[in-house]
Amino acid sequence: MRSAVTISLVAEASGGPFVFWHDLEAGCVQAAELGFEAVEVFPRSASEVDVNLLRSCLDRHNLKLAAIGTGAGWVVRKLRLTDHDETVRKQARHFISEIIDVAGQFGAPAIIGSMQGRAEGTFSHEQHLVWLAEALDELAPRAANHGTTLLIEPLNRYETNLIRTTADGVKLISSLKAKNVKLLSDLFHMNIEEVDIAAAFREAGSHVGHVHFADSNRQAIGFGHTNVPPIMEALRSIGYEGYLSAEVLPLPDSFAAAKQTIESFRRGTEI
Ligand SMILES: [Mn+2]
Repeated sequence: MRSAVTISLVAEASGGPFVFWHDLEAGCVQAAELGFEAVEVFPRSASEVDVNLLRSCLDRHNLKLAAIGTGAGWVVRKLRLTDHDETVRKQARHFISEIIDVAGQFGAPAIIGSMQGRAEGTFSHEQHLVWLAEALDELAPRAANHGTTLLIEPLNRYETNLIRTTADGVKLISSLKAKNVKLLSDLFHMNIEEVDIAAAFREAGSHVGHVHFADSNRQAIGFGHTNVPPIMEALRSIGYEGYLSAEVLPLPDSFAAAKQTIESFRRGTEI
């Protein structure tokens, strides 16, 4: 398994669960200093990613790009893949497709979390799931052209009522024509939604494509009450070799949260 840490470049997401903020270069410097293998970036949009700067930061600090988040499409522009307005759904797919193309240049996947939206109003729950599946089947081939995956992230009940559990995610992925859509399993959401986090990983098996490494209170692993050893054991048992990426609150500060994360990562991954 490989270590990663998040960098948010979205002012409107202030207070959100990201370790480093507002400065790609400074985030990369600290990530490298602490020994992380990769960074996960949360940009305002694809066009606001300075691709040359990103490439030079990664190269200079010997880091990989773990993934790029698309949540700013919701946070900043209120786009959702399951919006009732067809025009908004189309804009949401376009917003994500541009991020897929940026991430793809680095061999990294794009993440669909809050852009899944939620079932509400006059349309059925099932209709929202149909829109979501159609969007994933439209977007996934674009990621495949870059040789990458597309990640769908189950979110807890306070953030969505569509894909909440690992089982929801696996069911959706299994229904798709696309074969390169993987699950992003976020330990914070799983702590709320799963009966048994380790068992959920075992059931998801090879569908797991990325992990958000966060404790029960959305702080760095070790700062909450999640029982980590059985989770690491489950990830090893399914042969998971992807990232454990710290999507956590910068508490008590960014550097301390990052340091706690890398220490927990090392403890958790040593056999
Ligand atoms: Mn997450």
